[in-house]
Amino acid sequence: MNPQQLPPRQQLAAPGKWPVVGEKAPRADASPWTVSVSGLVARPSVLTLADLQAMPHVSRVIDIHCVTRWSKPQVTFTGVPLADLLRLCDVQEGARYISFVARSERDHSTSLILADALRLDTLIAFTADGAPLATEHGGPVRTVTPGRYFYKSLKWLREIVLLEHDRLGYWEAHAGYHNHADPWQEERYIAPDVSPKVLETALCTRDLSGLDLRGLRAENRDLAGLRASDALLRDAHFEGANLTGADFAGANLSNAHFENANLAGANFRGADVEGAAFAGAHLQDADFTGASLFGATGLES
Ligand SMILES: Nc1nc2c(c(=O)[nH]1)N[C@H]1C(S)=C(S)[C@@H](COP(=O)(O)O)O[C@H]1N2
Ligand SMILES: [Mo]
Repeated sequence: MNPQQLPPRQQLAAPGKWPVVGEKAPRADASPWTVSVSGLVARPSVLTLADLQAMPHVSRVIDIHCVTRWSKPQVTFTGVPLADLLRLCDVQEGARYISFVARSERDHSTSLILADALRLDTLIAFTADGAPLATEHGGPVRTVTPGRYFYKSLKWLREIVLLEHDRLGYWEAHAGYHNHADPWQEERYIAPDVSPKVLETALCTRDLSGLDLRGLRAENRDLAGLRASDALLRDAHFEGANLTGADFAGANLSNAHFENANLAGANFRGADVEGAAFAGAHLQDADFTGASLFGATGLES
């Protein structure tokens, strides 16, 4: 792969180097390693490593793209296609998301749209470039999902859960990593214009006051009690979010999206909500005193 074929603003890792990112080892635990499949499946299953390893293996050459901007093209992984394992467990109609959970100290997790996980040919991998996966790279077993930043590839796989509603993964929930994670679209962080550190702190404390978070992608998040006074939130996405009691006093929310959000008791005093969309939002006791409402929609009833 030449540099022209790298996704935007990625760089090649030094030749032969594979950085370790995130957790370095699985949880210390003497019990046998198992991988369970649960949730919306007709046949919930618990497989031992030996069971998984006895299934037919395939090889896939995969380009790794880490959100921290290094790429390592053309790594050969072998393992069991996720699709083969799911076929054994008989996924039910309503399943739309898949969550992977690690055997790690913080029960690290990540999730994908089920159709994406399958279309991208997610692999349950045991080896990389001909050798068993090193512990720090997810050995004995990890997932690898090509076509997504590498945080969607979980080290030390322990649990696969089929879900109707998404369950945000660890980095996605705590550090503001983009939930879609397509490197070709540069879907890195939910707020591209602040540093990852600032974003992580802001999400953790639910305090966005005064920050420039234009275009924030906070759909469907639980942000009850959010503090966001005087924040710059033009074009922000809060569709379906829980924002009960949120404080947006003086914030710039022009063209922001609040469709189907819960805004009970939210404070929009003196905020700019011009062009913002509120269709389907729950607005009981929301306070728009002194707000500029020109072009806002869905506030009529
Ligand atoms: N269990 C677990 N899986 C994880 C992580 C983690 O911290 N814990 N970090 C993710 C991130 S951000 C990246 S870039 C890759 C790193 O994999 P590597 O250390 O093998 O390069 O693992 C992903 N999977
Ligand atoms: Mo990453």
